[in-house]
Amino acid sequence: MDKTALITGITGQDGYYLSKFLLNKGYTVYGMYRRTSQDPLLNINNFNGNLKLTEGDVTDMGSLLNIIKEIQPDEIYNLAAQSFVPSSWTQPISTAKITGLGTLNMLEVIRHVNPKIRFYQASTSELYGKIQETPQTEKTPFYPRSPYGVAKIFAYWTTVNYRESYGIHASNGILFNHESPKRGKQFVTRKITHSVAKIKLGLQDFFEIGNLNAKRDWGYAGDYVESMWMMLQQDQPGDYVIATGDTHSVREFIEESFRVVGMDIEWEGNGLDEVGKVDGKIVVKVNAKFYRPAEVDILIGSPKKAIDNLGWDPTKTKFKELVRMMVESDVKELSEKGLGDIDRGHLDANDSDSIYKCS
Ligand code: F7E
Repeated sequence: MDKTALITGITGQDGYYLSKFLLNKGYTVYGMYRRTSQDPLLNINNFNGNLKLTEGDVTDMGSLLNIIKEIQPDEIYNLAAQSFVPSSWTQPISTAKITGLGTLNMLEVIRHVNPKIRFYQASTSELYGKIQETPQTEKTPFYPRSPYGVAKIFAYWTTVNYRESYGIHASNGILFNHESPKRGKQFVTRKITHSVAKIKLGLQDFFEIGNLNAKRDWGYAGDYVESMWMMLQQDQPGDYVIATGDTHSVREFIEESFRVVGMDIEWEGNGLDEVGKVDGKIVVKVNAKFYRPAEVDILIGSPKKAIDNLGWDPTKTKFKELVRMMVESDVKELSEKGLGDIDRGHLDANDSDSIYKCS
């Protein structure tokens, strides 16, 4: 039987990779996007025509009702969220509505329209926040550290509750940080790789960063979306940690990125005065505006259950390979764009991060 899937949050990184993956499997895929004044579909012009786009909003239950009644999906992947952690301090209520209540809206519609629809919820390692044990597993207690994490906890437990209350095949993928050349430029990995590429090409002198010592378990988004599909193919729904089991600091990510372009970075100074230099020239500065009111210091997940039950492979793309892929993609993209398209005046200012300020 040919299957139909609905993906919310189609314009994000994971929407891109998951839709490609499902289209390759022969699915009919509907991608839901929210109307904005700018073209929200700019990022998804690479598809082969089999992806159907539909306008809707997880905070508007009426729109979900119309879409789900009409397309009758077999599977729903709920990737829609306000997913940038710093913005959850400046917009806590809209984060709660989109990231938390949006999930409840979706499950309510599934319950009323067709409880046989299988549901994937994009849960997150941000649930662990101030970690209670290492490595983090499906049994580790949660302790979120941001309004984003708190909203995702609501969504997590709502998913569990609808599974237990109504027998819906609903699963949580507790995905640790996953990155790619499609990652938004305000997230730390892409911010670094894009800045390093600009420095290498002589388009920028330095970039500014926050907490160099935060550690994350970073994997490749292209590998992680496969686990989402695998969860929905199981006879029984469940909750799964998706991680590599390896952790690296922001500092290491920067060092590895410069290594890819043949530059060796050395660190000098401490705390807010710390700088990174290449051949005596400053290329990285620490700026307090990129610190968070409450930090998640270190994350490292155990993907054992996903390996054992789903057959998911966490070893496909290793840390160094991921960094290389992202840096090389940014160098290529910027080289192809050419200097003519780039406004030099904005290049030194980390413009995409100016919204980052939390006061
Ligand atoms: O920060 C530190 C920052 O913004 C990673 C989202 O997809 O993954 C993501 O959340 C770390 C933090 O991702 C800068 O303080 C230092 O410790 O790339 P990020 P995130 O907050 O971990 C989880 C799994 C999600 O669910 C989220 O939706 O890097 N850091 N300096 C910085 N972070 C940023 N963004 N910018 C800096 O300049």
